[in-house]
Amino acid sequence: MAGLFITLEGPECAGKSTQLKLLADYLTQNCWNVLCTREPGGTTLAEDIRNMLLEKRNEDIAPETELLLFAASRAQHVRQVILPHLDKGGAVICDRFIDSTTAYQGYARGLSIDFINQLNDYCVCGRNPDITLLFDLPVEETWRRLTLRSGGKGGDRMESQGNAFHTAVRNGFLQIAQQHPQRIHVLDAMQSIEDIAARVRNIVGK
Ligand code: T5A
Repeated sequence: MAGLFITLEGPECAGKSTQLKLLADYLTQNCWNVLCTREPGGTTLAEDIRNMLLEKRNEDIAPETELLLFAASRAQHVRQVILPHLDKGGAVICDRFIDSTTAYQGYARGLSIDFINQLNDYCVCGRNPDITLLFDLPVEETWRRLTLRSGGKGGDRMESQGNAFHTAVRNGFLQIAQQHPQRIHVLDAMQSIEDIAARVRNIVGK
């Protein structure tokens, strides 16, 4: 397969965006042409879908609609941005991808995992990530970091889901990691930013 495709996954505030920047610097220093992107988002259309999904005023979105909107965003993002960059031999680092759909809409919302797997396959055109870094964080620490960041104002529509939802997300990610031990590397997101970055470099360097 052409290029290098790395995805970062995990619960809210697990440090994905922080580590994405550090990993991008590392790969650039190692002569990769790096594209950093995110889901939902990454194209004009997909960013519009992101806004719809995260706005609190859309709190009555049905789980099925939510799933299809995340999938629509991905189908566009993969075809318009990710595959063209990989085809040119570049590196793509994506903040969240297919495993977020399985964890959030599958394990946490309770939608069919089999259907989500089929939908994910349909969206990615056969190009799964080469490496997935899963930043694992206890739910209590997710809440602590969210509160710190928002200054107590509360988060977006997804962040505002309750404790049971975020616990199911975390456990879902850990189950997915067990099913894909070759691709998914679990990292302890409670460690310092520099220690985590060193572990990331070690995994990707290999
Ligand atoms: N979603 C997404 C679905 O439900 N289904 C899907 O298919 C997809 C693709 C996306 C939302 O959509 C959902 C999941 C999400 O709810 P988002 O804004 O992209 O929304 O949400 P996140 O990816 O969670 O982004 P966050 O910014 O909230 O979290 P990050 O990127 O994991 O964390 P980061 O790096 O911004 O750091 C958060 C805070 O923690 C600190 C940082 O300084 C920052 O304040 N921090 C640390 N503190 C202590 N120790 C460390 N090691 C730290 N690392 C970072």
